Amino acid sequence: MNNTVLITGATSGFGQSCARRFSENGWNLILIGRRTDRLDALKAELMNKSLVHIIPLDVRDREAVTAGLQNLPELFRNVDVLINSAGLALGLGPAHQSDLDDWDTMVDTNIKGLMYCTRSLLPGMVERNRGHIINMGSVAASYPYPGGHVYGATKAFVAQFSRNLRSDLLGTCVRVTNIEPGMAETEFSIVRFKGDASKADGIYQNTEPLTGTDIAEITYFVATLPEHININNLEVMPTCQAWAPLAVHREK
Ligand code: NDP
Ligand code: 8X3
Repeated sequence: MNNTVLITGATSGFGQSCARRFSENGWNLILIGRRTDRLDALKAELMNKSLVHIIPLDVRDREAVTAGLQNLPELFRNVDVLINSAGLALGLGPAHQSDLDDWDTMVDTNIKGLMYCTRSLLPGMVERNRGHIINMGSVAASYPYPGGHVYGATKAFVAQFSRNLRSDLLGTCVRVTNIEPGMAETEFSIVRFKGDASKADGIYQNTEPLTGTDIAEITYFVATLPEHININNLEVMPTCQAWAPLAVHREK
């Protein structure tokens, strides 16, 4: 029987690239996102290599997630790998000028959506004594930057939640990995700047950022290691990115 991967955020960026990467090796795919047209297009693209089940849904909707993930069609029921990629940053302004609705959206998607998907699939994984939760964290979990406030904090949740899951899963064969990418060119910045493509382009100008394909390759590697190996945390940046010195404010 083929392996099955469930990918949230499959309509763009890392999730979409993961769908293509896992499909290359014939995995069954369960693809989740809100944009139905994109899910349909991806299904049409990949269905000659994989069995594909799409679930158009908003991961913030607890009832919809529970219903969709706990009532999977027979062929897709035994999920081997969950890739929690759905997520976003909104805004890059200082905390005191931020829109509180944006903060809610980041918390509801990056934290609560990831929780709902994980909690829906975990019991089956434990029962089958087989499974792998792969979370898309971020370097923003560890390294603060101006304008990172709630986004970075949601990814710090992802990092600690991933570690705590490992504690609970000790003694089972269920694995948990937190992948923490740095700058990657996807639709991430277009979303962050609310459709302002020129601002988004500015982030990547004259750099060679990571790509969705890079992260998909890493994710596939992590997911296909022998079962006794658990990568806890994998931090990855483009070579053109590193840390700045600590900032010091000096009075003039
Ligand atoms: P993209 O914007 O390209 O993709 C984000 C995906 O998340 C889309 O498929 C979108 O689908 C989905 N999504 C967003 N909100 C929801 C929701 N409420 N319900 C269901 N799906 C949702 O960004 P990336 O691929 O770059 O981001 C993927 C993950 O990686 C995110 O968690 C992000 O924080 C993280 N990350 C990104 C980095 C980067 O520099 N690009 C670096 C580090 C981490 P749809 O709109 O159709 O619902
Ligand atoms: C995305 C990377 O540096 O924009 O998580 O926060 S960053």
